[in-house]
Amino acid sequence: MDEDVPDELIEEGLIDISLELVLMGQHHPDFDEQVSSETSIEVKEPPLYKVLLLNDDYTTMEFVVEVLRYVFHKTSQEATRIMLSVHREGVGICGLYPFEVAETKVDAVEALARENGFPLKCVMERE
Ligand code: TYC
Repeated sequence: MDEDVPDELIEEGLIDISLELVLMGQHHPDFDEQVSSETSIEVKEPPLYKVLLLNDDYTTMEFVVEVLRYVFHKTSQEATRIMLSVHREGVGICGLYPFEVAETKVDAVEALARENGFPLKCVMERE
């Protein structure tokens, strides 16, 4: 029920403005501003970031699977699937997160890789 209430009905007194308000969902331009500003505040959500793993020739498959399990909470099966997809395609998505969560995961992957002597790279990209 979101059709416009025709102006003629209001001007000719065939429909009363208060009755128009009672007919929820119906629209009149005089009330546009009030309605739209309330809606835009409530529905705004934070942007999400893709965390991507990049392939290289030196990091072991086993290490990548462990990283996916530990940092991204993947099951062994899902971690293996993502690792093989990165190995074959060059890049793969580990997950979608708000900015600070994505940043923490990228830092965790690179710290673990460095500590273990692997060149594994992980980057984030805005959705
Ligand atoms: N290509 C690596 C190998 O053959 C495995 C690998 C997979 C490395 C995914 C990085 O993000 C990566 N040992």
